Amino acid sequence: MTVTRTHHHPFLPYTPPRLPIEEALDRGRAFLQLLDGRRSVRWFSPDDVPAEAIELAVQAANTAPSGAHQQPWRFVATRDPELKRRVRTAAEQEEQRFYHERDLPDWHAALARLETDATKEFLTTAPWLVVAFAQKQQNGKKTYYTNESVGIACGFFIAALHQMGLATLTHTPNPMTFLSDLFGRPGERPYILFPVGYPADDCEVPDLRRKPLDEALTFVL
Ligand code: IYR
Repeated sequence: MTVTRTHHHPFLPYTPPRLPIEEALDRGRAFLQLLDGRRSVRWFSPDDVPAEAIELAVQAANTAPSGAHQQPWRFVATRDPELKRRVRTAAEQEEQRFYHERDLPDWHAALARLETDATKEFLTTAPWLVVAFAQKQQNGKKTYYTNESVGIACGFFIAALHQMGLATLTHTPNPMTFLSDLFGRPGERPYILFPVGYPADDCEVPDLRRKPLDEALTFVL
């Protein structure tokens, strides 16, 4: 096939191999099985995880599609016990207010089955804390679809960790602006705080079910 399109910017051929459909579906099923085994974890083992695992997960995140290919994310990772302690102290302060001072009955009721509370031990137990920051601006210029882009990148990050047998939590202390100061990212919006490590030996998760496919997918044919 000869390409006749005219471009004003560089383009490259993109011809990934087309799989036989049975093989494609087998791979789809295997990938689903992998992802279906993932759970958000709130009890971590203190066992260390090499920095290369964080690098690989962020490289995976960095392949995400983004508005105008601006890649409006920055992942900041630490294993420094002192910084983790400061993050935990600040997060627990916010969570004290969230759980005990703010009048949010519907939100608190929605969270009841998770049995979360203001204590965030995982912020000091997990060997790594990784914060995804969203860049609303880059070099003084607005970015497009910032939240969608960072959300997709975070999804890839979570999936890559899970593929390595590592666990995380999409933790969002509310509000979490303190993370910009603690991690030295002024002007960037803390998006998700991820503790990363192995689940604790006695880790438990709430008994939750995923909604069935017919509630997640509608075909209009
Ligand atoms: N940020 C609080 C509350 C919380 C909110 C949601 I939405 C959750 O899915 C889970 C918790 C906390 O981390 O405890």
